[in-house]
Amino acid sequence: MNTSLHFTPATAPNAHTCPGSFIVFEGGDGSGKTTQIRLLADALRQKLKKVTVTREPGGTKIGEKLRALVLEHGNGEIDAHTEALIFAASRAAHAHQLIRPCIERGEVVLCDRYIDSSAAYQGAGRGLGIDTIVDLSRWATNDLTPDLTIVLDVPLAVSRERAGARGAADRMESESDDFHAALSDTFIQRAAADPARYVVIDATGTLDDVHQRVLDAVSAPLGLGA
Ligand code: Z5A
Repeated sequence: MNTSLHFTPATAPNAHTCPGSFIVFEGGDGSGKTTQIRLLADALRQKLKKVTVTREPGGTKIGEKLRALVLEHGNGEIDAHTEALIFAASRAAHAHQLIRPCIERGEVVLCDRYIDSSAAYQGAGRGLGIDTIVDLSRWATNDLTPDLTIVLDVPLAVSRERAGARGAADRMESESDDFHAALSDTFIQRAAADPARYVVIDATGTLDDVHQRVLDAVSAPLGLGA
């Protein structure tokens, strides 16, 4: 039985043609994505009219319900295929209901996780296959591709310490070191394969150190100058 999905994009594999910008932050748990998105949004709002911050899973009413279903303990067994489809369903709603309308209006969207998270967690971590999982999300989003994906790279020990400082682990955070190493490899390999659309940032150091690296990464794509 052939279990792979075949997806032919409706358009050439380039970024969307909307006037706004779609920037995604990726990385392991506790790598600092949420913190850096907040700092970047504050900085950008001084220069740009409209900046929308959102996250996955979530970002829409249905997406937030799916988030609770898939991340919280206590919803019974969630097998890998069901998990992958829940993330894809949340992403479909997010892309169609929130992200594309925002960038069509010329806004900047900063998104905490997107397709690379599914590639890493479900494709590599759960062993469902990276290409299959990416194809599923490309179909679900009508091939909505970020202009730039920033991968925050930190050693596992650092991210565990940061995530641990926040309290109880969710279903994903409870996974083994091998699982988390597979995630990190996937983010780095996908970034290396498409250097025009990815930047890997060393996310060790102070909040300000990392923020400065993020500003350097977005200034050219957003046309902010030096
Ligand atoms: N998931 C999936 O499996 N498939 C998918 O397709 C998608 C997601 C989209 C989402 O959880 C989970 O869903 C995630 C993947 C899976 N797995 N887990 N776990 P989430 O949204 O709740 O959590 P997260 O995305 O992993 O984010 P996080 O754990 O909140 O980490 P973060 O956003 O990268 O880090 P942070 O919250 O900004 O920082 C963590 C702590 O470190 C915080 O106390 C900060 O103050 C501190 N911090 C941050 N930066 C620094 C520096 N530079 N120095 C010192 N301390 C710092």
